[in-house]
Amino acid sequence: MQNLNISKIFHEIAEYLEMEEVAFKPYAYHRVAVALENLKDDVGEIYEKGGLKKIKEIPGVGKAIGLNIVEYIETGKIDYYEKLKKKSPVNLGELTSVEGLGPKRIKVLYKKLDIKNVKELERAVKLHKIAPLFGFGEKTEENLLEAIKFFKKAKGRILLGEILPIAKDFYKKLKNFKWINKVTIVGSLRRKKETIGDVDFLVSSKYPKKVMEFFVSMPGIEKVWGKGLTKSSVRIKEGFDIDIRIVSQKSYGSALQYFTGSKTHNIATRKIAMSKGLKLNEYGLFRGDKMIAGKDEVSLYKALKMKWVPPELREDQGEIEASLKNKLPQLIEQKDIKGDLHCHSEWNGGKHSILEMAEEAIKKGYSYLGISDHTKFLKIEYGLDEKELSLQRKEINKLNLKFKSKKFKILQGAEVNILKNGLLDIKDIALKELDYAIAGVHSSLKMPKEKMTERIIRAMKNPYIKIIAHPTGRVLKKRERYQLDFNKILRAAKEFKVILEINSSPVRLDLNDQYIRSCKDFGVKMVINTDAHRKEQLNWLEFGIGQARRGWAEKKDIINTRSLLQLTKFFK
Ligand code: DGT
Ligand code: CA
Ligand code: CA
Repeated sequence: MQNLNISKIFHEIAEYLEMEEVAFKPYAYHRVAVALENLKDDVGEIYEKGGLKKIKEIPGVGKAIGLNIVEYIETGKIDYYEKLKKKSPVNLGELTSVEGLGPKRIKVLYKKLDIKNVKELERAVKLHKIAPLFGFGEKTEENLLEAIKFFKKAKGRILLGEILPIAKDFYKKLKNFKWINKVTIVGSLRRKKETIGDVDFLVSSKYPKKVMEFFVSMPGIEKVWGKGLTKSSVRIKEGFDIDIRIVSQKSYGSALQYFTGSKTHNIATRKIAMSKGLKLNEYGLFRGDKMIAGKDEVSLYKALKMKWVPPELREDQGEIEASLKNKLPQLIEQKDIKGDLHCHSEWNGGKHSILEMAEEAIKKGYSYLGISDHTKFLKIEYGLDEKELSLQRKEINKLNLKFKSKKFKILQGAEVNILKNGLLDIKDIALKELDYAIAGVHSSLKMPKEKMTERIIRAMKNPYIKIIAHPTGRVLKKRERYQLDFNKILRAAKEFKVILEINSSPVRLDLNDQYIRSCKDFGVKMVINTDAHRKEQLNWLEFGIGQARRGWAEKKDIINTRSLLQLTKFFK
C-alpha cells in the first residue's frame, strides 16, 4: 500500500504551506491526505486500472494533486515536496516530531527567535526564551524541555512496524537473487526490538562481487556509504540504513549468532566459550586453531552446552542461565492466537464494517473477534453511547446467526474511557449487556503517580471491566508512559481478575517487555490485541507477538489463546 506514504508526504506539504501562510492549499493537501488514509484500495492499483481519471475520483483530488500522486506511483518521489523541503529554512520534519509542536507554533518560533531545528529549540528553551512568547507560557516551555529529551533519545531509531515491511521486501528480492545461497534478517530486527537503529542482512554466497553489485543498485537505495566484498552499507529513500554482510557457508551459524546480537548477549556467550577454553567469534567456535562448531546456530549453542536461545530473548536478561539449565520458556507463537479482542469498526469511525472485520478474522482462522469501539467521552473517535451500543449489539447478534456454521463468533466489547476520577463514561447497566468491557485512559495523562494508579485501579474494580487497554499509555518516539505504580496495578489485576493488554499497535507496544515479564512472574494474565481500526491492521498481531516473546510470555499467560468456550466462561 502506497496510500500511507503519500498521505504522510501530503500532510508534510500542507505543513510547509501552512508555514508559508499560503491560503487554502494546505487544507486541500490535508484533506486528500486523510482521504488516502481512509481509502480501501491501493492507489497504485487504481492508477493501473483507470489512470489519472480514476485517481481524480478520490475525494478532494484535483489535477495538481492527482499529478503528484501519479508522480509518486511512477517514480517514488514528489518533486514539489522535495523542492518545498529544500527551500524551507526550517527543518519541519524534525521539529514536528517534538510532541506539542505543529506548523503554527514552529512558524512563530522561527519568526520571533530564528529557531530552525531541535538543537536551536533546546537552546532557546534552556534560556527561557519561549515562555514569554504569546501563546506559549511557562508550562509549555517545561513540556517542551521534556519532549526534547524524549526526541533525542528516540532520534535515529525507527519503529519496528514501519521498518519490517520494507525490510521484508528487500529480503524477498535478495532471496530470489540467483547468486545468493542463504539470507537472513539479523540484528535488532531479528530480535523484534520495538525500535530499530538499522537493518542488518546476513548472506552466504560464493559470488560476493555479484551480490554486492546487485545490492547497492537495488531500487529504493539513495546513497551508498560503503561497498566492499564482505560488507556494504546503504541509506534507503525512507531515510534509514541497511548493512549487509557476506560470510562463507561454513561460518553461517556463528555469523548468525554474532550479528543477531545483542552485544551483551554476545559478550556473555563469549565468556562461556572462554570458560571452556574455547574461542567464539563470527567465524566460528574454536579449540586452538580447530573449528569445532559454527555451521548453524543450534549446534553452536550445543557445543557450549546450551539450548538454542530464541532471538527475542537475547538481551542478557537471564536467558543465558536459563539456557544452560534447560529452563528456557516455551514462548508464545502466532499460531496459538485464537482471536483478537480489541478492534474497531465503522461504528466509531473505523474504516471497515463489523462484517468486513469479521470476514478478515475468519480468513486468519480465528474463532472469535471482539469489536470494542470507543465510547462517548471520546468525541473525536465518534464514541458510542449506551443507546448506540445496544443498537450495535443487535447488528452483532444478527451477523452471528450467519456464522453459526463457521464456528466463529463476534463478541461485543467496548473500549470504555476511564475518566479523571476513575469512573467510567458508560453506565453499568449498559456494560452488563456486553460480552466484556475494556477500560483505557485517553485523557488527563499527566496526573501524579498516586492519583493515576488509584484512577486505574478504581476502574479495575468495576465487575464488567475485564481488560485494561494499553496499560501504561506510552507512545513510542512521542510520549513517555504516564506515572504509574505498576506493582499496585499488578496486585489489583490479580485480585480483581483483570487482564492487562499487550497492545500490538506499532506506536504503542504497551505493555513493554519488562512489564510483560512482571505480569508473567506475578501470575497476571495478558491478552495480545491489535487495536485495529481497519482490517489490514489485524496483521499488527505480529508485533505484539514479538513483544510478548521479548517479555518471556508463554501460551498459558495469554488469554486469547483460549477457545471461545473457555474465554466466555472466563468472562462470566
Ligand atoms: P540497532 O541497529 O541499534 O537497533 O541494534 P543492533 O543490535 O542491530 O546493532 P547493530 O546494527 O549495531 O549490530 C548488529 C549486531 O552485530 C549486534 O546486535 C551485535 C553485533 N555487533 C556489532 N558490533 C559489535 C561489537 O562491537 N561487539 C559485539 N560483541 N557484537 C557486535
Ligand atoms: Ca541493526
Ligand atoms: Ca548495523
